[in-house]
Amino acid sequence: MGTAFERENLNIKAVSHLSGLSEHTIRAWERRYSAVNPARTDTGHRTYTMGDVERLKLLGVLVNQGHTIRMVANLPMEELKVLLTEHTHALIQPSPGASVESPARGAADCQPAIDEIVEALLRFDLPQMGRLLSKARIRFDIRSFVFGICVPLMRAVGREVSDGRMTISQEHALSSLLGDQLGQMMQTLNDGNAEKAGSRRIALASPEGDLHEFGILLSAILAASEGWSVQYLGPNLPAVDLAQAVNRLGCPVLLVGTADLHESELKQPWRGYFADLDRHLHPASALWIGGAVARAQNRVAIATQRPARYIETLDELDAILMAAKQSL
Ligand code: B12
Repeated sequence: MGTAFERENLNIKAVSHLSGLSEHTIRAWERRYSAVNPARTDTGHRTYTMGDVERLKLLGVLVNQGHTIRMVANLPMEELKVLLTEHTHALIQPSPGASVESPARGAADCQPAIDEIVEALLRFDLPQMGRLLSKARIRFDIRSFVFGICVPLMRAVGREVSDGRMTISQEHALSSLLGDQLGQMMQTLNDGNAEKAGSRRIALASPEGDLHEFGILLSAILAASEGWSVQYLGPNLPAVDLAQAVNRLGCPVLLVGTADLHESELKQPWRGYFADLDRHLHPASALWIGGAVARAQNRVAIATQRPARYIETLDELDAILMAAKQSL
């Protein structure tokens, strides 16, 4: 008789061990998205196969790479493998000086770190959560930390809140701690860039009324790690003030990040906001618009005299920032 791992009727503990996903995540993906459909024993316990383990492992890696579980949960194995190959090819090498761990390997290792952080937050153990975040920051290279930890972590916390397992104060506690850590990271990476960046200077902000900061903060980190000189102006900026600040700083590129918010949350609708920004921004400055407004269906609502560059994801931005090394 083989061990529990060799048999095909694996229990959830064994599947968790083999896939690197927590039991909580496996049950949630099963219940909400039918990611796997285990058989049941006579006594009602779930039993999994090695095929389920392989599938869950693959889903874990893809989710860490930024895919939503909703979009990938029901795809056949062949398509999951194609997605994985495409993403791995698109991944960009870490900056010189970054940890030697490759982004792909980092991403595969991220889920347990995310689970630990979420569990500490659920227990309201904020000091431990801070330590775990610092540990992840040290352990993973910049890109793995951004794409493998920060983005999926914020999304996981969003799910926990909307499912009622986490309170708004817990979400705020994480936002505040992570925001502080990312701010420090950005400063460190940006140190010394001003002297050597040449024309690769970029200002970042979000529109007045939009308090979601992580899109622009993570963008600033990617830019600084690529040697761009970053002027981080923060979230919630009125259009005219923002344009004047960028003119004063003489930044050739302004990147405005937008969260997936209903326009009623904003001070003014996107259309008016970007029109004002366009009118007041120096004609030579490039306007880059990132996040929700960059989605094809939202772009139509924006009318600017200058051609804006729309960047939907952080992955896309990263590729643009790197390519600009050659062209600017
Ligand atoms: C943290 C958070 C907050 C924090 C933000 C703190 C901070 N310092 O940033 C606080 C508490 C302030 C907040 C407030 C609110 N929030 Co909120 N928030 C979130 C949460 C949990 C995480 C957002 C995040 O940081 N994600 C990480 C980013 C990096 O990932 P992403 O948003 O998926 O973005 C991807 C792309 O869009 C793109 N991208 C995003 N930004 C940018 C920018 C650039 C430059 C580029 C290139 C790319 C890019 O890259 C990312 C990776 O691919 C989300 C839940 C979720 N599922 O995302 C809700 C969420 C965004 N919030 C939501 C809502 C409704 C609100 C509130 C209205 C709640 C309320 N009733 O008060 C307020 C609005 C406040 C305001 N006026 O801005 C909704 C929006 C849904 C909708 N369509 O309306 C969400 C989706 C939660 C939900 N399911 O209901 N929130």
